[in-house]
Formats: sequence, C-alpha cells, structure tokens
Amino acid sequence: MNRIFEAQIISMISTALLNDESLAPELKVIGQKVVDGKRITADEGVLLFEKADTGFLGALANHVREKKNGHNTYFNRNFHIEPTNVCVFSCKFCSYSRTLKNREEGWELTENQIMDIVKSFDGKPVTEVHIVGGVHPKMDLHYFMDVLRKIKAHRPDLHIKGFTAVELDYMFRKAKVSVQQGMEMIHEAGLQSLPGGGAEIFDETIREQICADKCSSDEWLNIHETAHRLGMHSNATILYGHIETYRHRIEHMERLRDLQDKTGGFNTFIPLKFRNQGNEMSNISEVNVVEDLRNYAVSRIFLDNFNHIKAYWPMIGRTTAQLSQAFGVDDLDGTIDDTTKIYSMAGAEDQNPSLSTEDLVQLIRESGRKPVERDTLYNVVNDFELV
Ligand code: V47
Ligand code: SF4
Repeated sequence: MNRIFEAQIISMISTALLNDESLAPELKVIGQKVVDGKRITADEGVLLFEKADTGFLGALANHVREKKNGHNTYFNRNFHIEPTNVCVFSCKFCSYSRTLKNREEGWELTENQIMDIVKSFDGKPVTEVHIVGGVHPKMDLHYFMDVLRKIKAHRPDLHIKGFTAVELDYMFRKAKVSVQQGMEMIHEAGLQSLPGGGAEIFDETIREQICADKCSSDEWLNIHETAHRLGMHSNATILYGHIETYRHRIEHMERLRDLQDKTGGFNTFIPLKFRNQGNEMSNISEVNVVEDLRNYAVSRIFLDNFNHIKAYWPMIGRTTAQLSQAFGVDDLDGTIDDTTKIYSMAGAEDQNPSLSTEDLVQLIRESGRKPVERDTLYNVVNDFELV
C-alpha cells in the first residue's frame, strides 16, 4: 500500500471512530487530540484506563503506532549475560535474586566465564549484548570496567547495553564517585546504552512497599539523564499489574515524558507485566491479557515523544506478543538465545526463551506486520521485505 493511500485509510478510520454516537464526549475530546497529534494530559490518561473500551484504545494506539512506524515491527539479534543473581537488595517481586547467605542457588560468573559466553557468539550475526543482573557487593565498578574493555577488545562491533540504574547507583557509591564521574568512566570503558530496568513504579509510597531499599525514582531518573547528556541512549520500563493504581502508572509515564522532552535520549518504553511465581508477592494475582493490551495502548497514546513501545516476548508469551502489535507495540526485543533467567524464574510463559530469526520474522509476518531487524539504536540492519 502506498503511503498516501495508507494515510487516507487511517484518517477515515479515525473519523469513523470519533463519530461513533455511543462514544462518551470526554473520550471524543481525547480521541480528537490524539488524531490531531496533540499531547494528552495526565487526567486524560487516567480516564483512558478507567473509561475507554478496549476497541477504542486499540484503534487510537494503532493510529499513533502507524503514524510513527508504519507497519514495521522491529527486533534485534542479541544475547544476555547475567553475571550474578546474588543481590544486596530485596525487592519483593523478584524471583531471581539470592542473598549472600543463600548463595548455593546463586551464580557468580568470573571474567573468564563472561568472556566464554561472548566468545560462544563469535561468527554469529548478533549486534547487541545485554548485561544485567543482581547487585553483587564484590562485582564493583572496576571489575565491570575491566569486563567491558575485554568484550570491546574481543568484539568491537558488538553494542554493549548494560546495567540498570540500580546497579550503576550502587557501583558508583561503592567506588565513591559522583554519578557524572562514574558514568563517564563506565562509558569510556565501553558501555554504550542503558537498559530500562529498575524503574518499577516511580511513586515513592509504592516503592517503599515493593522495593524499599534500592535507588529512589529521582536517582533512577538522574542516572538516565546523565547518560543522555553524555550522548548515550537508554530504555525505560514500568512494572505494572501489582499494587499500583492507574494514576501511579500515568504519573510514572509523565515523569518519563518530561525527561524525554529535556533530553530525547530514550529509545523505547517497555511495559513489564508483574509475574507472581516464586516471590514475596505471590499472593497478588496477575492481570489478564486484556489488561496487558490496554496498558500497551495507553502507553503508546500517552508517550507521544517516545518513538517505540516494546513488548518483551519472553515475558508475555508469543501469542500476546502477536496481539500487542495491534495495540501500539512496534518492537519485540530480540532473539535472546535462551540467555536470560529473570522471567522464567518468575513464571513467564516461555521457560527457555529463544527464537531463531526465522521464527521471529514469521511471528511478526503472521501478525500482519513487516519485520525489520534493527540495531540497538534502531538503525535498520535488515529490511526483510527486500530479501
Ligand atoms: O527492573 C523483576 C523486572 C526488570 C519481575 O531495556 C519482573 O531492553 C515481572 O528491565 N515480574 C529487569 N517483572 C529487566 C529489564 C529489561 C528486560 C528486557 C529488556 C530490557 C531493555 C530491560 O525485570 C526489573 C523488574 O522490573 N522484574 N521481577 C517479576 N516477578
Ligand atoms: Fe536485586 Fe534487581 Fe531482584 Fe531487586 S529486582 S532484588 S535489585 S536483582
């Protein structure tokens, strides 16, 4: 379909949507704003969660998605390294971490073991390594700077995305350096982007109940802002579907939207659905798939200055990942190659997350979208329609 025809169809659908007699007037106002490319307010975001029906949310989110990314659905070829699951913190939702006392179920990779993982991908066309793990008291800033240098020396073309703001905050404090100094040091050693983890929910009253001892929301945002000012990019997440309210979700996104206005450094927003197996919040039921899709849709509509919304397929499963592409999602993360345990230990659909590139391409095509392989910064690596 050519672009002009496509734009006309989108506009016809939007008009039909907004002329629906049964649509509440306040939703019509929001819908018109979105179709006109205008920003919605926090109160309007909450109203969407509370009052809009799922079809309306999907249509609006899809409108924004197609305006920004057309039919493309992005993915990358990556692998994860999780250096340790030993962690000084005790987030109640975490099924993954082990304390120092409880080390027998934990793992602590040596530099050589980390390099063996990197080398096992020699000759394979991966573009990114994602390094994230528990906050280990002995794996400090200097240890990781060494590891980063070694990875870069071995494979300079591999983009290193690593360490949540929580891990960095701890490393910088332990090394007694400021956030600015620490970020400059680790960037110089080879770190290129930050993943989005550790954000959880920014509201401090919720943080106090689910992850009281790790870095605050101000500290998380400051670390990302500092990285952006050094020219690095980063992702942002939200952990949703536990004890938070819709307003908490919107306020979380509003703080991200404000920072994105200032720096433009976020690549993508990744909603992470709370999974309840094997953690201290197992008494809380998981939200259903409709809520997942509604949450993707409101995120897409509200975060007008984020180019991408990512669904993390190992966590939500392949079927929801397919559906999510009609609710604002335009990115399905990577092939991953069975290298992460964070979600399998929390009860995710996919216990051994790995999809070949062909499987991922097929999954995207079956959803009626165009697979596009990207690198970490969304440069196109392979446009599958041209192959
Ligand atoms: O911050 C931990 C989440 C995050 C559970 O940037 C849980 O490309 C659900 O941020 N249920 C770490 N979620 C992982 C992360 C991530 C993942 C994939 C891609 C990117 C990226 C980032 O995992 C933590 C926390 O929010 N998490 N436990 C759980 N039970
Ligand atoms: Fe540690 Fe991260 Fe688990 Fe919290 S979520 S306990 S910081 S590994």
